[in-house]
Amino acid sequence: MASSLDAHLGSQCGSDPVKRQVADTIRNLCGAAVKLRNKIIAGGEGHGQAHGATNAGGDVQKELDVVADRLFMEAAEASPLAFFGSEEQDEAVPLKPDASLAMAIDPLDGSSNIETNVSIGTIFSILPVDEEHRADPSKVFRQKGSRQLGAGFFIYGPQLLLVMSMGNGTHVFIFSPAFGGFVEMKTSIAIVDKAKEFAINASNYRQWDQPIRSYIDDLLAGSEGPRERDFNMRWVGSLVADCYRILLRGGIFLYPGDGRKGYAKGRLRLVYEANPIAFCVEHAGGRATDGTTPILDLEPEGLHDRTPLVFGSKREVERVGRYIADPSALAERSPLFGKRSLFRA
Ligand code: FDP
Repeated sequence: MASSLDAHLGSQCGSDPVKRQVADTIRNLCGAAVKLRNKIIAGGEGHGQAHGATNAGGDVQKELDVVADRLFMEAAEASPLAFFGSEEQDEAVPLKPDASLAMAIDPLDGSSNIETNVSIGTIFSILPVDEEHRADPSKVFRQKGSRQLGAGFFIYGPQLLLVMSMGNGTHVFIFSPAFGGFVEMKTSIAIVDKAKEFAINASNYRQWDQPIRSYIDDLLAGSEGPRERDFNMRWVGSLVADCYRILLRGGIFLYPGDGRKGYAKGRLRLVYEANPIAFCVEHAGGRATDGTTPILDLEPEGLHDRTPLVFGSKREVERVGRYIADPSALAERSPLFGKRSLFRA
């Protein structure tokens, strides 16, 4: 019989008091995720409709964004958290002054997919709170992702899943209504090294920098190009769903910076999207970078900071880094590269 999330969390914590608080926070998040899942299943004409406001990042809020933010805010208030930072709120919210954790969250990822019944999710990142953060709360969400104590995401799809890591492997749990909670589905996921699929919003092709265009050109050229094999493309457009697919069967995801106004660092948020995704991917043996630098080494400038994001199978992510850092070396590597320009016009 599969073991419960509760048993797993217990085994991760031992008698460490901070880990126990992380586990308690994750338990509370699960409660909110089940409530949100029930609302999604019940449907409602208004879920995908604009709420009439924009969030801190300038995205139009939908009704379900607001519902999700309220549910996870309630879960945060019940948790041992000193600060709560949400995509849907301009500033971090102070909670229990003496608590030793902070949580950043994207309450509803993929919200442009709500009305189309495509998988959507919630992404969370749990960070430590030290004396320096109490003295200057503006520093709480400027911690590097490598300091995360726990991170993960829920997927509201055909199944309600929790993908999470507390720094010891990346694990998947499924909500079982019969059991009345989450049970283990996959332990210690290992992302395959060799990618067969890529995920990118190709409609932005003309806006990308040349190295990203060249990398994608070479994937598209397939067996007739320098890669000498064919690649498939999959793009759900919900980060959680694209990430879960890559955790299961490998591949690469790219949301690079591009030439559109406001997109110099891409679309995704470092603190509550890229960091938790990177934490789960890296603890599954994959890689996550901004193209060249590991995501978990980046210092956020603030809660809503953006970052280019490239993650997935290790070798493929590293290859993108070489296209960006030293394209001339790539041009010399393969005889095929020699026959044609790496940077086509
Ligand atoms: P959404 O705006 O629908 O919430 O994080 C935002 C996100 O979705 C990701 O889930 C998704 O990968 C990306 O944006 C899609 O962006 P594009 O609309 O530019 O394709």
